[in-house]
Amino acid sequence: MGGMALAGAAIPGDVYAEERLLVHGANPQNLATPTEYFDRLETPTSVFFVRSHFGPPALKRERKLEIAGLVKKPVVFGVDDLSRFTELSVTAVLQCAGNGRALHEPRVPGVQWVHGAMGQAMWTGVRLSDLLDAAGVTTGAAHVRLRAADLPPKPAVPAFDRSLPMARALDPTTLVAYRMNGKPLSLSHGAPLRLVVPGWAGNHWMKWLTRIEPHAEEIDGFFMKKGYRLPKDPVAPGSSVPPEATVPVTTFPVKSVIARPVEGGTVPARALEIVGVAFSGTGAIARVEVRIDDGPWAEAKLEGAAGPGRWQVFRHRLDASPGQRRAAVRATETGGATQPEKPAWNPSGYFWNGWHSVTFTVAS
Ligand SMILES: Nc1nc2c(c(=O)[nH]1)N[C@H]1C(S)=C(S)[C@@H](COP(=O)(O)O)O[C@H]1N2
Ligand SMILES: [Mo]
Repeated sequence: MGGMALAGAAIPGDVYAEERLLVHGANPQNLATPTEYFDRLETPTSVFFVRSHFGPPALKRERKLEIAGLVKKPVVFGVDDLSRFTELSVTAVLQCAGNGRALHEPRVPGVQWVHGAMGQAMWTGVRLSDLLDAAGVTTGAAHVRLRAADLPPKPAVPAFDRSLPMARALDPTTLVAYRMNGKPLSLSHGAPLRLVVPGWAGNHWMKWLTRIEPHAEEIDGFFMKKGYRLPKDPVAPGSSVPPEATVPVTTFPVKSVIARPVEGGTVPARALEIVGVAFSGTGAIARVEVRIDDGPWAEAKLEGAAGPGRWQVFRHRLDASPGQRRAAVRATETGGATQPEKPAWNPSGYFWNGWHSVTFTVAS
């Protein structure tokens, strides 16, 4: 990634003191997880990527969430008020739609994420559907409009207003979460309350929630009508696509990333093991295959529970002769979709899911 300056940084005042994220932007925070952490089922919160458009609002644990709009009775909840609902924990991948953007050719504008805008965590909270039930959604509501406490730097910049189709809002895995990996949400990750939408790209996972409003229509505004959309049909690389020829991004496609060997690393011949993660927003992982150079594909062992929207660790030990080698991976989901060697280009560079490869040296 020629010319891209990625520096390790310790972020003062948050939980990052010991650990290192890759800084794509400090203000607002756009911090990527180093690829070598993708060797485990749970990404530590301290190295979990951070993406925000405007930076976080003030930390206010007492901030309230209001459910209003097309409801019988508007309700207001603080975090503590949620204890009357059933608590549940869901392990799910959070991945930015722009993860892998830097790998699209020709280059597209936006944060130049390589692989680090993803992570898997255990999210704990209550079902959004339970909160909507408490307010009593009235007929005609087809979307929920979502608002948050972070504000654009100046009034001319559109706010991060989003909406979620009602069917997805009512899905039993859609949570209003207050814990991540067993600890209260940190400010960077949306404290006190954020949305968790397993299988769907990160832009749906609204942080710093303040208001949820059932409504007949999708919300207006840049981040719904212009941003986070994909061409309906494949387009020629480099072309521009009018919004009316696009659809919103929802589920992320099947993907896998190698954590080890690391790019440019050296591995003793007897300890060669290819390790990484594989996942899909639409199905469970059926199979992960790895290969060295142009050798045959070999099926890797999978660890962890299988399911849509959650990742499994893959692992494969093999022998390779000394010298410079390239390892590649591709995953297949149940239902049959396999990662393409090179994914389709799109104007915002979303959902890059090509075969990941790393070049490394096998020591003699
Ligand atoms: N309020 C608010 N929520 C937000 C965002 C934002 O800018 N503001 N960014 C979204 C995007 S694009 C992503 S990828 C995820 C990132 O979540 P994380 O920072 O916890 O990793 O948050 C989403 N929720
Ligand atoms: Mo994102």
